[in-house]
Amino acid sequence: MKKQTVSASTGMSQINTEQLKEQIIRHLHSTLGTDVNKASPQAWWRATCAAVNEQVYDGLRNTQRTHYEQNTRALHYFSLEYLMGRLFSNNLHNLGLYEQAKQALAELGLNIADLEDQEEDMALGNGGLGRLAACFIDSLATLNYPAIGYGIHYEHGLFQQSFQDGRQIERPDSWREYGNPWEICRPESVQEISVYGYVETVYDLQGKMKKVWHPGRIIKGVPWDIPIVGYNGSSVNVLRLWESRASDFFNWDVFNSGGYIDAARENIEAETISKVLYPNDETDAGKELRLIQQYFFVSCSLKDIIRRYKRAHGDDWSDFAKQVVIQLNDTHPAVSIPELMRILVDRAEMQWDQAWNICQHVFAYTNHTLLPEALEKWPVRLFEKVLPRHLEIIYEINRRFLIEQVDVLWPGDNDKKRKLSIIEEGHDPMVRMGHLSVVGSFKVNGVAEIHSQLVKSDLFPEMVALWPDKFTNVTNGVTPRRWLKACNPKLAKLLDSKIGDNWPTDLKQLSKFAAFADDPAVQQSFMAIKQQNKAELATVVKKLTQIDIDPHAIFDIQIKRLHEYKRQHLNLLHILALYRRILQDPDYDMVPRVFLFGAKAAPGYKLAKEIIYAINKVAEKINHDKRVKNRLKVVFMPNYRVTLAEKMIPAADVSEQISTAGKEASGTGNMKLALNGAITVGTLDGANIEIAEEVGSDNIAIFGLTVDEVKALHAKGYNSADYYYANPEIKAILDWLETDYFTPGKPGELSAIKRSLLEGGDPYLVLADFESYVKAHEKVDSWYRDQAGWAKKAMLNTASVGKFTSDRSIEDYVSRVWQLKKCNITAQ
Ligand code: H2P
Repeated sequence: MKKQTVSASTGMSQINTEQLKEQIIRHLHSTLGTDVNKASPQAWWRATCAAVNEQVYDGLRNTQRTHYEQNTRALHYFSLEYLMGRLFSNNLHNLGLYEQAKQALAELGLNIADLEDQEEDMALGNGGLGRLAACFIDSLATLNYPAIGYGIHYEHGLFQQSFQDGRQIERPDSWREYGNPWEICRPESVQEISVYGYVETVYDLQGKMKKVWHPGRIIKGVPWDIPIVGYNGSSVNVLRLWESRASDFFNWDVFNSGGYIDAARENIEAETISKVLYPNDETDAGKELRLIQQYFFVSCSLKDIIRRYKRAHGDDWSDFAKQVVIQLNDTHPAVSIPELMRILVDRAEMQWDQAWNICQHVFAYTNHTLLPEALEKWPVRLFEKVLPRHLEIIYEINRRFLIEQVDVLWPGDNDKKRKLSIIEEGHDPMVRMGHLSVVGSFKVNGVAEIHSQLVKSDLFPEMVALWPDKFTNVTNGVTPRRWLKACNPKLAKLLDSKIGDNWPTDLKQLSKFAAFADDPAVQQSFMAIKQQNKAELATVVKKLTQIDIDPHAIFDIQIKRLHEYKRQHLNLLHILALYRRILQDPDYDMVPRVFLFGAKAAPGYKLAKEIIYAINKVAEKINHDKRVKNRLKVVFMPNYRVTLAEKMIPAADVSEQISTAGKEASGTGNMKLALNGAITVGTLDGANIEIAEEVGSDNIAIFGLTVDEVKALHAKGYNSADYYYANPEIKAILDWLETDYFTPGKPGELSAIKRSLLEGGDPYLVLADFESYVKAHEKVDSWYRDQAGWAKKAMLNTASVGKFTSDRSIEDYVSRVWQLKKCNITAQ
């Protein structure tokens, strides 16, 4: 075999096409046990992954050794969700091997795209929050920051969605049914954690009181490591995901006492913990299991962190907060605060104050939503059952907080105490995880400027009075490696040729592309690329839905979780308005539009599912109506996920970011779409505001009420019926939905939307924003008629959104929160 060159910086092998080919065939033989003449596409894909892993593991070893030798401070990202998508092309791109692999596979008679399709999405997340975590760990590795992601190794990720007569059907997702070539099981780092049981108060010989937790159950956590390859062969960090199993010890006991069946049941119950990802908005279902999931992963992770710390520092805790910073991705991992206190106070026998001081220098908390229903609360009685010692610790944290902080600033003010208490009083007292997170963290951030402002003014104003410096902002970002370079290779090449190829790691470079926005030749290239991407998407649409769409129409795309506040139903009302206008005026003049949706509704969220059903039924009618003459098409893409987003985003002309102002914390799809040259139709909400600042008001279609106007309207008293009666178009559309026009023979099937907007009071102000939304779309229609003008706007979008790289978000976290140092990886 030919000699491989080794990169001086990382020690990763730099291999050429020939060597890659040899490696793939070698793995086909020795890892897959098959041969060139009979290998399936799966086997080829696996063999190629194994070849890629040879490079990945070099980087992984070097990274881990360098971090160990340099005893680096490291970030520990705690997240219940990681929406990774596929890793094959991502890893190849980040290793700089994509072109070689494509060539090597072609020489072996294989198409790289076919191999890519062998990989299941790793869908261990619901939406933006989980995808943000995935972008962040990509950036951390790329920027050479020592970091590890911790989460759960769910057996089933987010459910697979299909439609049956327009209704959403959910089926389990089994992303690793036949194993996953990217993960490494680490039995040597197994942890055991406890739940249930009771707490005993004991006194030692000196009369000192001690709390002893006698757990009812022990569960084993088995770590699976997924190497996270930085772009351009920088660090290879790790995503460590815990799988739950029955503890051998515990199980053996049960088994020995004659309980073979009981032992098997124990196994099943223990394994249940990492079985499924909870869909968002799944009210009430499995509360106990969800709390156990949260505790399971944070307890395993903290033990893992402490094990690593002790290896270097022994029992001396004085450097712990210097070495360890833990970012809580939302409140989901907040139970790690009392868990670290338990470890320090009960196990390490540290004084409370000293332990609390460590905690308050270790944890930082990101808030991702202001929606009250999404702010986690756990019934005290549930905590008492599952984590009795932690409840006691939370009570003590709260007692001290109320006395030492709240009562000092507001002496004797019981209302303040009631509002700020970590425990919500009432018939069924609750533990407020948001409060706990703020009290236990040294920094709290929102995810876009406006959102961080609202966190301070509306959510935690008193906490701000207590700790003004605790609150900060870090606007979200997305990795341009996956969301431009890999998913839109044609545009990436055009950018390379015009502005050089540094933009993937220095996205501000994109601003240089603005100089070409008036250049007719570049405009043409840009639009030709969009056209090709649209044609490719049209093929995907045809394959998945059998619907023909015209790549020359405007592709208008809304892709995100289905939620009333994201207002997919506002989009639907606009579609209905256009359809009605066409029926009333057969010559209605509009640029043909294809409306594309991608969204999953939480299985228990009834209205969200009704909205999907309504969109599908309206789509069916419109798509078959000859009178429309192809001016309108509506497509709901089944099973929206990262892989589908990668096909839809490069093909979008219009990006729908239409949440009620004040409700979308940031959004990240808005950034991806603008980056790929889509023009946003959006409210002044979340990061839309910052996108508008960057791209300029000529290049974005803003509509609707502002946050302040929304507040004023609610304060005045919002009556949605006023809009229904005042605007004949709104009335006609809502009444139309009640007939059997879209559901022949079944009137009323689509009435849920009207009901929620009228009887339900329209909590997200759909009707209030409707008129201005329609106007924004009329503006978009007129913009599109001027193709050169449109090209300019689209190009300026791409050129202006350099701010929204997740590399910038990470640098903001580093300077505002984490205080990390870069660590250059050395080869041995
Ligand atoms: C959430 C917020 C988004 C935000 C994202 C990441 C929870 O994502 O709603 O506004 O951009 O976190 O911070 P999502 O709704 O997509 O699940």
